[in-house]
Amino acid sequence: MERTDGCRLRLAMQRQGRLTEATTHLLHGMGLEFESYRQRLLTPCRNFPLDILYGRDDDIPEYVADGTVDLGVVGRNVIVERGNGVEELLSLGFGYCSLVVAVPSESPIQDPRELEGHRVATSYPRTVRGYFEGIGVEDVELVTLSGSVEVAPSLGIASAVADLTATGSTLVLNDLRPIATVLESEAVLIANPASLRQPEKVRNINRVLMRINSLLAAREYKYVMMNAPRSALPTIRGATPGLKAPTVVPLADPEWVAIHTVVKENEFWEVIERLREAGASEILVTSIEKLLL
Ligand code: PRT
Ligand code: ZN
Repeated sequence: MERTDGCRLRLAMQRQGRLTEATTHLLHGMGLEFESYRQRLLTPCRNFPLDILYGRDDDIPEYVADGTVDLGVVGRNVIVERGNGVEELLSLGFGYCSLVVAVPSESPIQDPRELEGHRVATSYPRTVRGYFEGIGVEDVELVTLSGSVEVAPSLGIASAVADLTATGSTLVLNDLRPIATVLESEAVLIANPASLRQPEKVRNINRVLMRINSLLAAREYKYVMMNAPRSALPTIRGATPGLKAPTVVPLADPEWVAIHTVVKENEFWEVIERLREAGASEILVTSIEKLLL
């Protein structure tokens, strides 16, 4: 594909699959306006120097590595399997799954080292080979299947599988029991290393990163508003190690103040309990759409 505009970016995303909806949502959250009908190979953003290329997820690392596109959104599992020559920039917080080794429920095998001399079916031969070598198992025969890996043991093709799982229900449905985790995965943003050396591209890549980071940061925090007796302020300041000092607004009653602050999602309930103990009331909590730090 010919590149005409030097600083316009190209980003590859999955055309149709598990990552498509969340990736589209992310791009829209970044304020990008584009047609998401995916009829065309390359869709331009109307309000940002970026074109979106829709492809098979397995092809995305190659598009990024050879410079067909500058950026890509794809599962880390795909990068680990075939992602030479790309740079991982950010974890995106969706598309979570694990690559696990699983055996039939009734199998006596409890530990992946017991698979020495056995056949293991997988769609991720490079990753799984590396894993077994890492735990000192050299003699495992990998059967590479491109789909329906989970049925391999019941067909007698293999003693075990190494397959992706999210909820685990496919494993249960196929009477398989996980015995080890090879890889934890989520969607990641990857870049072509040469694009990261071109200043005019880097400027726009940094704009993309800033927008994604503000969305990811917003998800980590809640915005909290409350009323509290002025005397409780020092305790409340101590209980809300938010971003900076909270905003304190005087109320009609001079003994009382309104306080606005942000609280980390993972400390949320603990902080709320301490605020109530300190005398805060009418605590109102909202999510944050974007947060620029
Ligand atoms: O057509 P294309 O090649 O683009 O898509 P694909 O069919 O190869 O990929 P797709 O859309 O299935 O997955 C894209 C990416 O989503 C994967 O590379 C992972 O990074 C991520 N992902 C997240 C998953 C899952 N969750 C997942 N559950 N990929 C696959 N699965 C499979 C799993 O193997 C099982 O067979 O979904 C099935 C259901 O899983 P359970 O555990 O929820 O039952
Ligand atoms: Zn695929």
